[in-house]
Amino acid sequence: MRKTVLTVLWVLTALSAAAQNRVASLNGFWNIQDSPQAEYQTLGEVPGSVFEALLDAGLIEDPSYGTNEMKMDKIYGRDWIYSTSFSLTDSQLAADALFLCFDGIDTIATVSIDGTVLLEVNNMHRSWRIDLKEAGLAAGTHQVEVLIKSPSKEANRMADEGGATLMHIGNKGLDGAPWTRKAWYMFGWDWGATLPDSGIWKDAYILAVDHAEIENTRVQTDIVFSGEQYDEITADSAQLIVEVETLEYADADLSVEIELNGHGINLIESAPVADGKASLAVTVDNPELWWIYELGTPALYDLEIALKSGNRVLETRTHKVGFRQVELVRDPDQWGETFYFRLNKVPVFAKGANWIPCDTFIPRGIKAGLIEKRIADAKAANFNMIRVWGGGIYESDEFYNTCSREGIMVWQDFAFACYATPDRQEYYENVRVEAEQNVKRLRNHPSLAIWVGNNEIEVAWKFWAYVMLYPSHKNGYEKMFEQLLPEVVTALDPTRVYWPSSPHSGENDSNPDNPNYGDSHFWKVWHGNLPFSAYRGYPSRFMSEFGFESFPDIKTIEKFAPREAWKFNSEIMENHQKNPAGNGKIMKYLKRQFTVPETFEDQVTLSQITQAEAMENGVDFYRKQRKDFHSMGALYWQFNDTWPVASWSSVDYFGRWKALHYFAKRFFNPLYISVFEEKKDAELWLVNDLKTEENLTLNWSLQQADGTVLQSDSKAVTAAPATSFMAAKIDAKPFRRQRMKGDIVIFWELEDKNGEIVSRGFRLFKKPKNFPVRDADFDTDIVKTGEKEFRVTVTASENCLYTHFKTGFDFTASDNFFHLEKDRPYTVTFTTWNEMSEAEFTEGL
Ligand code: BMA
Repeated sequence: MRKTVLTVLWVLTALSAAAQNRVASLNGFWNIQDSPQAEYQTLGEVPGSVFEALLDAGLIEDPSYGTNEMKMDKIYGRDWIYSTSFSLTDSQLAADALFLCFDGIDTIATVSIDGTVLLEVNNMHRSWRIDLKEAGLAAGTHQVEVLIKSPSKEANRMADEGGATLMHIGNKGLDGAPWTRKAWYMFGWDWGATLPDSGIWKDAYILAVDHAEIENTRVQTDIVFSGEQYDEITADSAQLIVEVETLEYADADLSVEIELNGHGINLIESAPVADGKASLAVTVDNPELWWIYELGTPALYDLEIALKSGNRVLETRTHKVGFRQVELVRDPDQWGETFYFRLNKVPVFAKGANWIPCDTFIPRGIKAGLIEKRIADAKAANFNMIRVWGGGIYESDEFYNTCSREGIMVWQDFAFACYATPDRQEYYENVRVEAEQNVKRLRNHPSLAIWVGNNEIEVAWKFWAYVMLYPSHKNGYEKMFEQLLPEVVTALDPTRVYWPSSPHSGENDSNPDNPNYGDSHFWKVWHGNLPFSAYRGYPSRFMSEFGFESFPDIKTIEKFAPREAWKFNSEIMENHQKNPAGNGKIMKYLKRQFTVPETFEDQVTLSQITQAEAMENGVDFYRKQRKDFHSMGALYWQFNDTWPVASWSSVDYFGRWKALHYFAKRFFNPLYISVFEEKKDAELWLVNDLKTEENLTLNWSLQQADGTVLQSDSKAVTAAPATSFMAAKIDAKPFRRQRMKGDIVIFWELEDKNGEIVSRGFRLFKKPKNFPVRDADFDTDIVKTGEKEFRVTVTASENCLYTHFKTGFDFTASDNFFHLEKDRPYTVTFTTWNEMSEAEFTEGL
């Protein structure tokens, strides 16, 4: 392919972050080629990546197909050059300051203009600029080149020079990953492909500034609450404090004006800038509070911050403001110390999962809208918190904005996971800038609840130390996570909590894994091979990780494996499983629970049900424990996937919900029955996560597979807000014969005062494989209710436990993998991904 030189025109594009300063976007198509060979030449989009460009141009095979991933070192083992040209005019050069800006370059790179190197880049999590005035650039056309070094070779080189890989033996990633400030998962993880990408992964632009610019803004809300009962809590008033720091390039009479709009108010305030700083405050009477949606509405206000010189507006920034107070409550108690979030004075049981980057090639995923889509999936499954795990990135603003809008809190790890960090001055300096930039960028988002230093690095040096082979690991850990990062958070985001590691137990207990303090990761189910019941032996204060694997939907498998590879242990299936021996483990657990079905397709489905059952066992137990704040969080591992793979996710790479996601929707319902069954009886715990007292009817029945009702009850229950209590106890002693055979099931449902069923479920006393399966006839009634909407009412002639719809088309349903009681109709609504007629729907179902 011939090299095409692209000229990016000097277009004035208004970016929301800087409306009045003149911004010329350099986004669009750049030339990309490998260096020095120049074997591959193509155009590639900025923001974007090398892999993405090569794939789009058809120059490489899809790395996620078959075992193609294994051949891709020929791409990431090379250096790549991005190039384009831009022109500068006299009027731009007349500005007081002029910069070439990169919001993100991945990762080790040099940037040159007209052949002169002007910038060295070594951190994908940072933004960078070149001072074009200082560089002495004249009016006219200039050539810019970004040379990005091979990430695998650079990591290797640094590890060699540093004398340690800093990784633990069990890792699947390429050596030396932790020496780089590139998202570590890119080098390979136990769910992720080894495809370290390169690219200009965020916006590139030229910025011309007259007089001054906003360097950063900080928004703080101080609320005066009123109301005693949780459901009475409102804000009497609140102060909105806005702090602005500026960079001044020429003498100017600078001031800052803020305007707050929304919910019937319009407040304006201004203040002069002195010594590069301005501080403003407005008082809002009776502001609407920002709530997670299960507690209310996530009310947001629009804040505009304008930097002015005299009457001239130089720059404006806009923020969504949420009046909310998030506290991390750590009170000593009978077990140790509580660990829970309190939102506007109401204790929250955190429900959700762990987030990894949206794609192996991040910019591709962002452009495909995966952030919005996944957060919609999270909300649909009743998540109220998402943990952004440290092996990935600090997410895009869109991520936190969407969470703020949808009423979901975010737990944010700094970008470190599982490995050691080099104990090197230049590394600390690099991380300090990274942390400062990202804290400044993200601190104004109401959804952001907590900063956490890293994922599992404290447990690593304390318990996995023997595999780390790095003498100064402990020293490096303390400097990084107990000094540097908390210093940055305290200075720049003083109202948010910093927690050094996940898991961590706090100052009072040095064992990060102590379940009585702090947050916990519990992996004895899955990694430790223990049965699901093991969750009950570990009543942690806050489970920030526990997980179980399954295969993705068969339609997803079809995308990477031809039919002849449809075996758990085929080379392709094993390549799409990054946890050593993971596929065997899925099968081992599946066999404990179920009779292994004959077809691969059915095995795949049952792997999902096994996973869902595992998580339900954990979550049910933790939610029951919310009484007295014994356990106050259940964030399972993991929410999403970066590529099509067998993993712990509940939604696969293509957005297909696994059984777990449907289960999650049910087991995270704010009103829920947590069943605590033992051999001969079962306690039904009613969990109410709402801030209101709820009057409900609890219906339960004890049945045999054939529908014989052994016992049942229907009773009125009053559930106090934000707690759990035992609402009923079922005595199954009289049914020894049925229990021994496993032919006994508890069906439960909660009905609200209008007779609507708000929550339902079932529980067996023994493993599902003991439950006598009977062939059922299904009666379905299908009604098309919208372009992509269908209502399906299904009635089964037998009790069914994991009813699911097998379809030729893609859909998301209001429920799936649910139980049906014999002869009792159940209605599910479908949203199909594509428009279809009723006949097509019926045919495909
Ligand atoms: C946890 C995570 C990840 C990992 C997962 C599954 O420890 O923090 O590092 O992918 O376990 O092994």
